[in-house]
Amino acid sequence: MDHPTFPPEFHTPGLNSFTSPYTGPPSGTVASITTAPTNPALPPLGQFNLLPPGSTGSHVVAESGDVVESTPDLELWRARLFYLEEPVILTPEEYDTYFPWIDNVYSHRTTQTYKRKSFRTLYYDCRMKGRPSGTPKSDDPNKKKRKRTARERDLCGVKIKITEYPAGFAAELKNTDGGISLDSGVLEEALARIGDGPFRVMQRIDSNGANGGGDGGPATHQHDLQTSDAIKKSKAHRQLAERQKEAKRTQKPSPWAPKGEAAATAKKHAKDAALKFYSACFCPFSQRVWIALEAKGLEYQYCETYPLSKPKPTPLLEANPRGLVPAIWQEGWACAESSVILEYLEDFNSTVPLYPTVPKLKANCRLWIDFINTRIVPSFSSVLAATEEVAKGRGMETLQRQISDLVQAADEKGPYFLGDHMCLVDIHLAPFALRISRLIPLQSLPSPTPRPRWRQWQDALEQNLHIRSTMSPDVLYTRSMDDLLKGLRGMSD
Ligand SMILES: N[C@@H](CCC(=O)N[C@@H](CS)C(=O)NCC(=O)O)C(=O)O
Repeated sequence: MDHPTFPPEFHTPGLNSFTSPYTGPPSGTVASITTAPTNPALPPLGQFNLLPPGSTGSHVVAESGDVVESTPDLELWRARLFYLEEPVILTPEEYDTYFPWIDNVYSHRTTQTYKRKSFRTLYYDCRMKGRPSGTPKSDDPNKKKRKRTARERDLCGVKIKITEYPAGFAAELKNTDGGISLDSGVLEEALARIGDGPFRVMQRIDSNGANGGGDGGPATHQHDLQTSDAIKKSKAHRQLAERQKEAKRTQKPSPWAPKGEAAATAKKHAKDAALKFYSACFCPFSQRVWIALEAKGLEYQYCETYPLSKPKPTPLLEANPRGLVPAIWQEGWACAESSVILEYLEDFNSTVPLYPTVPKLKANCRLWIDFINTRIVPSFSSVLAATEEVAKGRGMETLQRQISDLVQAADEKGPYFLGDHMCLVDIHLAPFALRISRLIPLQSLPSPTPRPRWRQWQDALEQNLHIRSTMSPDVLYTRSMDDLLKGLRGMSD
């Protein structure tokens, strides 16, 4: 895909830099964003989000035995338990939370119990090692026969052991003869977490089962985590997929489906992808995110979701406990609120920038985005909701004045806010600008000043390929207006 690169003037302060929509100091800031890197460079343990004591780590806790979703720092933990650069000490809650997301990497081989010790050790090989030939086939008639294709063997030599200690064994960690060699800071931190309770130690071992130090020490993986995932999905990923399938079966379908160009785009992105985008085709906030995903050429799965269904769709609630679209879900991490998601996408993928790089210019964009969110969107909603002519008229006047302010802050030549290229200000505005011309009767359409510049801006938005690829025919927006009004009302709940 051909992506525009911003011309130099886009990166320089100048136009738009110091115009403010407010007479007083600006109000409202973009909410802070927590990120879970997808390509983790492992920070020290202290920088991980550890589960608070007694917590199972999530706002979505499944029935006992089920996986825990929305786990903090899931990708970092998966990487940590995959590489096992150093022994990892886990409380039972941490083990139950994180191990099911990584169990696909390892195959259990043996369990060692000790006559005079009350702990036990489980030994695992990396699944890429393959089973030794001659492993007897199960004769259990109830066991499902699976079609298997033989995998090449011995592709990875990693071995690990997990030692399960009952309560009262914390002192064992200090016993260096036990072979758990840990940096004193890490050890102190682990002792503070496990207290006197039970715990597990997960560590890589060499081919003789020793903790290292022998010839060459423990092997390291000959492949990445994605390769393990491609061979077998973890228990947690399998359960999650099952639950999402079940939710799809039981949930009433949305009364709305993208049509026209939007339908073609949704179809292109129907396949399972790591980044799931929960969207409603009638929703202007969803459309903002959709435009950015398209403009950035990202891989994503479009999930048409009806946020007004009762009960609300489970996957949506998992991604956004408030049950509003848009929301995104990315490998155990979720995010909601269109403006926050757009900021995240901007940080996540900078190859197609939608913000200028100059800090003042960028802050200025944020100020006008805040203006759109706190002034234009509420005015648009009240015009749509007004049933009396007088209230509608007053709302129109306000909306018109606000759009005029925005137009006057925009680049003079246009066609977009910053000139030649669409930026996040345009993306925040576009779904509303397009709905203004579709949902507000012709005779009362706002005609902000300077009028030609507003017309030019609207035309540019209408013609923009990425915006068009998210648009359904006009009739969808007029027919779904009641739902849009209900949705907009839900915003303030
Ligand atoms: N401030 C939110 C607004 C999202 C919103 O209001 N979405 C509506 C659909 S347009 C919704 O999901 N409503 C569901 C409800 O009200 O229960 C954002 O920017 O993402």
